Amino acid sequence: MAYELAGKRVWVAGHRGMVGGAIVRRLASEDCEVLTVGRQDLDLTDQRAVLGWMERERPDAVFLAAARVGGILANSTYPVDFLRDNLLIETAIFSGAHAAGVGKLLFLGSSCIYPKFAEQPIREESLLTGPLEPTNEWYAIAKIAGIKLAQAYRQQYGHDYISAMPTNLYGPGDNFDPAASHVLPALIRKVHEAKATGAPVTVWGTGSPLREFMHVDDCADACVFLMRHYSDAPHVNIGAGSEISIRDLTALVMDVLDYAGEIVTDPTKPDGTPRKLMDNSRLTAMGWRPRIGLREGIADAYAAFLAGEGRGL
Ligand code: GFB
Repeated sequence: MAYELAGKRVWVAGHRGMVGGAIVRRLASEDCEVLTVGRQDLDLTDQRAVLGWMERERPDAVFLAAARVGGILANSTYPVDFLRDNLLIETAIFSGAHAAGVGKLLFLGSSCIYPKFAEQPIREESLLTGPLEPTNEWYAIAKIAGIKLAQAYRQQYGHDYISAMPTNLYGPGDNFDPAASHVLPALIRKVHEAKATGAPVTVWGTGSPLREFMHVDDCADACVFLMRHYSDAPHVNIGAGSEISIRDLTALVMDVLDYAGEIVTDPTKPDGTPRKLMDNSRLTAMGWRPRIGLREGIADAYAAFLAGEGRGL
């Protein structure tokens, strides 16, 4: 039996973020009432305030997309912020959902929850089978705690709380601040700027790590799909099913932006985990498929960048 969103009050926590924003766009085609609240009106790390807001607003369903996020450098520079803020946000929203009688909650994690040397493609069962990648273990621990909170509320109270783990995401609304961004928005900005002067494009690390990328609109569609069709304790990977090296990704971004300059590497910057490809078979077996190819997605993300849709610009 599908969980129907029609007629429901649906809170997208974190609607100003890239993922939350995409979920709000996706929900426009569902017959539901979307609730959002800005940072100036509600501090999501403040448990008492979140509880009060949820008891007043009484959402039926929650997409928990609020999080402190960032790329490899931000993660390793601000371990307290990534661990503490994410734990506080999760505790506040799960507690609020319990108190306010939320019927369904989807918690969003990240592929970095898995061990650094997990067998590839990474199956959901790999969780907690080995040491984490040190550059983002703080964020990963907070996200693993979120999965466990969803499972604990399901076990102790029977609540229909579920978790989804997306792969590396990009798209409109991304963060383009070089010190905080993930690799794809960083490359879009770097190639755009290099093209203006004919300069080489500098890639952090060796360029050899492999990553999987998904357009955020595909991720939002998968989240709505899971909200409607999935109701179980294990978390579910949201993956695109293919990977690319950072060097080849750089070449692809240069091709999309029509720039034939030189690529140089900066080995003083970290590579992070060598490979991170999700096994998405649990999700695809339910009948969901991604639709946006990488080249098309990069073109869309670049159009959003040119339109000024993003942070850190
Ligand atoms: O996207 P990214 O920052 O995060 O980096 P992770 C991916 C790869 O791209 C790394 C390389 O090997 C980087 O060294 N890279 C090359 C660059 N040039 C750049 C650049 O200019 N900027 C950035 N940022 N990277 C993140 C985690 O890991 O994955 C987060 O830190 C989150 O917690 C996210 O889980 C999904 O893929 O390494």
